[in-house]
Amino acid sequence: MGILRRIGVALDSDLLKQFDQWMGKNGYANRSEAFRDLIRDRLVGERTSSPNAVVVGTVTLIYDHHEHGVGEKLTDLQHEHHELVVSTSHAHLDHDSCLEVLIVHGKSAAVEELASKLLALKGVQHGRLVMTVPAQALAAPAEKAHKHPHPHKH
Ligand code: NI
Repeated sequence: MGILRRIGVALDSDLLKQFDQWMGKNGYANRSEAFRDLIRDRLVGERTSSPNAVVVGTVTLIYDHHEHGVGEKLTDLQHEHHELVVSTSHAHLDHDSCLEVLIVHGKSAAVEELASKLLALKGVQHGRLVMTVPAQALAAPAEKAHKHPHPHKH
């Protein structure tokens, strides 16, 4: 983390009013924290869209386990890409529905490809991939953000 610097930002009064309303609705106590989060969100989005950047994330998906073979296909895909899957958590939501959450880690493009394959499976009803990087990784260039070889333990 760097040193704290104070900056002045000139904003149109209407825009500032909307910003303050948005802040209030989202539970921010002060403008500085809200600005920091918005800036980080933009920078994280930019980083994770770079195909070679190493990212972490989650894939959340809902499926009907009665749909023929879907559970097995989900497991097969995860084994095929085991280097990207850190862990999997499963909840039996009701008689039919399963919720599965994967923690994923690897190059952005590979993580996206795996998520697309999982979400496209017949029987998977809805899901989403969320990718992010720790704040420290934002300071390093995308390709060098995570250089040590896998597999590893932190
Ligand atoms: Ni289940």
